[in-house]
Amino acid sequence: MDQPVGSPKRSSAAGGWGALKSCGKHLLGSRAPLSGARALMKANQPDGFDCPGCAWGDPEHGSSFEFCENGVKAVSWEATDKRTPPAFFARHTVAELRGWSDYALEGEGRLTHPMRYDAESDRYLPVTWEAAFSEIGASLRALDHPDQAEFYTSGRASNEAAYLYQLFARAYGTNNFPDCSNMCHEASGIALTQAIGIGKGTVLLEDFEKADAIFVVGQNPGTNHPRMLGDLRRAAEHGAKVVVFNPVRERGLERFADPQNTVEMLRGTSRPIASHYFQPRLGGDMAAFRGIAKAVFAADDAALAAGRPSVLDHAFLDRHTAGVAAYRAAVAATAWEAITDQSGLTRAEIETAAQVYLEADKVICTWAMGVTQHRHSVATIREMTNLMLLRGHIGRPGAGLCPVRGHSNVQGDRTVGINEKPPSAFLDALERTFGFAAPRRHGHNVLGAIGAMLDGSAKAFIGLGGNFARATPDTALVAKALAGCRLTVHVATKLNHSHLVPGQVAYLLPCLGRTEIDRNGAGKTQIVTVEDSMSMVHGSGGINKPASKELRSEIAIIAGMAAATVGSGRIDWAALSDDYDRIRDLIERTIPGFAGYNVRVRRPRGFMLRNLAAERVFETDTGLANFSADALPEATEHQIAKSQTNTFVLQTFRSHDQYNTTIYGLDDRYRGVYGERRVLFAHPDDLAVLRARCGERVDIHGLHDDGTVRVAEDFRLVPFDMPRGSLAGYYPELNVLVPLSSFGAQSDTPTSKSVLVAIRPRAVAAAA
Ligand SMILES: Nc1nc2c(c(=O)[nH]1)N[C@H]1C(S)=C(S)[C@@H](COP(=O)(O)OP(=O)(O)OC[C@H]3O[C@@H](n4cnc5c(=O)[nH]c(N)nc54)[C@H](O)[C@@H]3O)O[C@H]1N2
Ligand SMILES: Nc1nc2c(c(=O)[nH]1)N[C@H]1C(S)=C(S)[C@@H](COP(=O)(O)OP(=O)(O)OC[C@H]3O[C@@H](n4cnc5c(=O)[nH]c(N)nc54)[C@H](O)[C@@H]3O)O[C@H]1N2
Ligand SMILES: [Mo]
Repeated sequence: MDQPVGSPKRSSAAGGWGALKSCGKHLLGSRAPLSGARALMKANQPDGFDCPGCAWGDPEHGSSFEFCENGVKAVSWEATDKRTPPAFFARHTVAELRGWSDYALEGEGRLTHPMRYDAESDRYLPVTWEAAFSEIGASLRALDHPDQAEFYTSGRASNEAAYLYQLFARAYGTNNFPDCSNMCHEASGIALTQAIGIGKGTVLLEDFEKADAIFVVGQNPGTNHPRMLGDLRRAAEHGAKVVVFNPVRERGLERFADPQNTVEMLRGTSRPIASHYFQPRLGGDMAAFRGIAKAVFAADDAALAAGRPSVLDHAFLDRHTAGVAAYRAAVAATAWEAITDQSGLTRAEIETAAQVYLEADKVICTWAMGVTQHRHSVATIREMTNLMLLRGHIGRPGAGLCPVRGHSNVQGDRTVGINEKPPSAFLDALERTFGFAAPRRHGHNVLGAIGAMLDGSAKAFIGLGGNFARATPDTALVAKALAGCRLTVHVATKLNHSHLVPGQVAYLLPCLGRTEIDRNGAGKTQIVTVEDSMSMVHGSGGINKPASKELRSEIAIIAGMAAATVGSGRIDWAALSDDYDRIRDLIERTIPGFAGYNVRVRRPRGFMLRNLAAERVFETDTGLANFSADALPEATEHQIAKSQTNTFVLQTFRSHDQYNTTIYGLDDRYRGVYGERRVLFAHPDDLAVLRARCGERVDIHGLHDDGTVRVAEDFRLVPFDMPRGSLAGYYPELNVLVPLSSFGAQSDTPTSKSVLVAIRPRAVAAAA
């Protein structure tokens, strides 16, 4: 049998010298070691910029730079001295560039000039900002209805940019706000709002020091939230149990050497992180948590029968929750066979997890994409919340719920109004403040926007950052959707594939990145603000020289488009873009929680947005924390696959060398993959069968039965420690297999972590 990849090096931990070496490489590779290094010293510092890497919180006394290998990559990626100037676009047609990889495109460096697509020469040509704004404004005004335009946001946009963007779109007349969070933590927002009245987590960073047990579900922090690893490690050192649920053995969750700890680095030692590592089947977490609850209720029955006190927190349940009886009945009605079959865990494993839960006084539950990108993600998060409610693990120190966000400001963007279903109180506030009639009709999310572009009812796409064409499912269909538009506009820092499927009129507008100094017309530097996963809002000011003199801030670009589209009669866009304090004043006037914004955000750690759920005040329909009592899904993809031949469940995740669709390099060090991305991880036993049947390199065929043919070609099989019947590979390459027609109930999130596929021999090889 093959060794799982990386097993010879299993002893080598995440972090450590490998991380340091990789950092140096990325700083040098960006050809900007000096500004990169300078920039790094300021990342997540009180007077620096917010790291564009992830949304993990910053320590209270942020005096020492929190080292993070992937933060280094994010910063040096932006601080590179490579450029993609007009001369580059003169050399390459758009059709030619479409043949390049994501890696090669962004590898050309920062965009420098506003560009307009010229269909005749199939090239982007330079244009003035004024001409760009004026044609964009005219094109938007020429649409029959504002709902024909889609305003996409990627979660790196600051609070100020996002607020101005929603103000622009709503003053224009639409709530069409497809947002990267629709593909990300949408299910968390929905489930938590139903359960606890707010779509955000309830813990602070310091709670991790106090917890007795931390359940880490469907998340790979070693790669995607490296600073979280430090907090998990400290917790483990204090004796907290770290209980991992992940089908894949992720090295970063097993052992971690802290690059900031000199002794550890010199001795080459590392600390274990996970005390328990459970490997459920893809989509099996709801069943696993139901099983834990079943064991907890059984322990409760036993305690009561023996005359001991209940193991549940009845004071909390009685006073603060609704629906526990129905939940208990639903759990009782779920058979152990259903639980073990769907979760793929044994009853003994589940009872062990329950034991940890019962022995802990304070429990935190964290999760990310392994939980949110399934059909039943909302129900799964409700189930995890149910378990936490049973012993009152919410609203007290060291305990709580923690959806670990993705993009560094994806949470803040939602807070300031990027929402296709805005609450009416917010629209009322906009109307009061600005005097325009805010659109009341709910708008499009990502899937809604794609559908509308495909059927022709949407004709304009504006992208505030991101890479819509590559981040979304069914790559070819989405490319067609974008190319069919009358107008496409992308505000971006680097070239990506979304820019290469231009509409009839198409603009590529280059903006300042977060690491760069942002000066207004009078030369005064401006700061923006962001909100992290712990609801902390803090300032961010760049320190590097802008990549080009032509660059404008996202805010200035939005203001330019807005003035040209809706005019400056009601809203003085230029004044807002000239002084971001004015935007913050408007946020303060229209969104609760921002009183004293301009003062509070200039304090070193910023301020925390009040989170009522963390104070045990639940603004739900019942005024209490709601239990759910859903049935388990009838069949997960794993259960469907089991009954068919050559059928696997594929999950699409991130390598260690990428940031979403941005590829920094071709290695995935912790998983032992180097120099390539077209790999397909499989259980060694499945792999032996596949190799015998198909050879070393295979094609992956989508089995989702909706009439679309889906094939991802030429992947190398790689053995890995994961459940049989499941496969894993990298996004965005595998988005060609993720169907637009498969999405989460209520969340509309594409099911990127459970795609039914078959493995076949290479088509070319077969023909040869
Ligand atoms: N360096 C870096 N940092 C990032 C990003 C990046 O691309 N690069 N992206 C940012 C963004 S936008 C986000 S949303 C986050 C993403 O952070 P993660 O959620 O950690 O991202 P993924 O790589 O998709 O990893 C999903 C993990 O869940 C596991 N998993 C998959 N399916 C299941 C399942 O059914 N059950 C369980 N229990 N586990 C499962 C996978 O094995 C994998 O370990 O990271 C953010 N930070
Ligand atoms: N199959 C599959 N698909 C997925 C996922 C998955 O796990 N599997 N994950 C989903 C998730 S969690 C997310 S969040 C989405 C991500 O979707 P997006 O947010 O749309 O994608 P990114 O790759 O983060 O966007 C990268 C681009 O952003 C631009 N950019 C970078 N910095 C800046 C900046 O400061 N300003 C501006 N204006 N532009 C900037 C650059 O041009 C870069 O090319 O993808 C989703 N898609
Ligand atoms: Mo995300």
